[in-house]
Amino acid sequence: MLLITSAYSLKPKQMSEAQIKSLEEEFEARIARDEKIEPKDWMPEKYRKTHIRQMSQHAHSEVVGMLPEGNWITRAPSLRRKVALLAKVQDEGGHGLYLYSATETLGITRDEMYEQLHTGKAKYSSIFNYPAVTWADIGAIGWLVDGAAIINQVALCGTSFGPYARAMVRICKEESFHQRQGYEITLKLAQGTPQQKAMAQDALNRFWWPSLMMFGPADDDSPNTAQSMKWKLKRKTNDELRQQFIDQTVPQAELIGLTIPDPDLKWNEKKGGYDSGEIDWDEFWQVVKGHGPCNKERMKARVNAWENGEWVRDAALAHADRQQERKEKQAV
Ligand code: FAQ
Repeated sequence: MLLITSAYSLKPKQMSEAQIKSLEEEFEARIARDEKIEPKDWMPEKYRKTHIRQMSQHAHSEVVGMLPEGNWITRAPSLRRKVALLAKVQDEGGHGLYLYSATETLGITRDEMYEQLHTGKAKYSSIFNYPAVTWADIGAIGWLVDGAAIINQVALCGTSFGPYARAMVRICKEESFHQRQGYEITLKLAQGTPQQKAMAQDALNRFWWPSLMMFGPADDDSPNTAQSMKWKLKRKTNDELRQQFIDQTVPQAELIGLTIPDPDLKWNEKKGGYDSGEIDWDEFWQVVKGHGPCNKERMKARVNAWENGEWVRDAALAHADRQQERKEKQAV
């Protein structure tokens, strides 16, 4: 019998084809039984790599996602709004940290992940390359961006890789607070003066389509979906989640008297959901490839933060070394 204790203890190169096949079959059977795969379990190299790709990109999105809203903390219109926004932005940083830690269990270091982000090798969500130009945008980000993030992430609570699934359970709880605070900001503006309502509508107009793009390309153009569905990394496809978001969000807009900026939006009785207009996929790919309104600004902010924080990292490491030395001396 073949005993495997760690994903890294026996590399595929050292195994015979028959051994690998048997491990793969056992792995697929575990996925079929809806068992969670844990970091020390054997897994196909492609499973490990695709998780590192998606999870690290997810972590980068959380951290880059702090920037558009962070920019509004000092300008929030009241102390209450400031406190809530500050807490929300901190939460997003925390989500990034859980996700980086969960990704590290797959054998990549945090420094490697940062390097991939800073050199443009790794992606982060397209949505954060759009600017937050008015206070109403902070409402729209909470309502729509966090709303879309939750729909995606509730599905990921059932993902097959244990550390990712567990991180998602906690993150979803916090995201639902974020979505509500965003909807409440938008609601208050929609019930305010005509100028305030116009601001809320303008924010919805600018954030609606980019929010739909968050779910990724249409299923037919999504190279990763088929395999990720088989491995239960994804539990729903990009289009299924996008449809769920539209069906959930349209009544929320109607309730507060705002109009979704899509002339083709129409309830389809037969499918029990809305039909909607075509997404501008050229715009989506332009933003993904680095040519969105704020891509350069966002990367510059992250790289500066990394470089300016070097002395903090060095000091923390020197402190940890000294503590360790002291402990070792005391033990002698
Ligand atoms: N932006 O084959 P697929 C949040 C890339 S968290 C940029 O369909 P996949 C919280 C994709 O990476 C938001 N790139 O890929 C918050 C792939 O390129 P690659 C982040 C995108 O992975 C709120 C290529 O296109 N959430 O918002 C995008 O199967 C407020 C082909 O696409 C997550 O990351 C995009 N929108 O499906 C924080 C959730 N879409 O890697 C602050 C986890 C696709 O092959 C404030 N991720 N691409 O070079 C996922 O569910 C999936 O990765 C998808 C993409 C659905 C995003």
